[in-house]
Amino acid sequence: MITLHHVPFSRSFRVLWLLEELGLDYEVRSYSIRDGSLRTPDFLSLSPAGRVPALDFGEGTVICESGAIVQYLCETYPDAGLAPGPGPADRARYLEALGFAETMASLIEFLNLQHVFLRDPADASPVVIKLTTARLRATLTGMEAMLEGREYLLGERFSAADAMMGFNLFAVPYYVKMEPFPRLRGYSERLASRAAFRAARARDGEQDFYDRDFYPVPEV
Ligand SMILES: N[C@@H](CCC(=O)N[C@@H](CS)C(=O)NCC(=O)O)C(=O)O
Repeated sequence: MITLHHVPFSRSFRVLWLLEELGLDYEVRSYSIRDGSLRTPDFLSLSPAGRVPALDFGEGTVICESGAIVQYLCETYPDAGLAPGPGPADRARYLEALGFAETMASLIEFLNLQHVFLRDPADASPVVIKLTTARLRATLTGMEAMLEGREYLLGERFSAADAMMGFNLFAVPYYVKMEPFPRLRGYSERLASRAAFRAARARDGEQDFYDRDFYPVPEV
């Protein structure tokens, strides 16, 4: 049995979503970022950096890093056609999107740290928040341009890159207003209407870190 080690509303959602897209049977083991459960010896033996996702594929195969897991699943189930094979155009765009998704996610993670996870006596830095939010907005501007004339990142067809990138877009609105990005809003709606996305949300669980809908940049 496949087991996904998961934190609700975290990057492990990308894998949860892909497991649903692939129609696989799997178990979900849920953790919280706040309660130390990602730092136990048992969890660290699966995920050396104490991060989710970790996917236990059975028979001793445990993989961390959402991009690697996504690629591993696409290669293990090639008939699903969720990742273009080696070749010129689509493959280049697909690989680029996997990396771009992490560029964006690391900015979201940094804002999560500043706005949500820092505790007294540590102080969030308004300057760092302002700069990081501007850098996140710049990635959105780039993506808005990339989506011109496209339903999904690779064109007409959904791919695993959309699960990698698409997840980010559900976290971004906590930090950036989406009105200036009509293509991204349409893209997010298309992704959220997929049956596999809805099935994954039903198994995701409740997040326990955001306690409001929007976190503005503080006055500097
Ligand atoms: N590059 C890694 C990042 C994984 C990661 O940082 N996951 C976060 C949740 S989104 C995590 O486990 N954080 C726990 C912590 O930092 O203690 C991936 O894509 O899987």
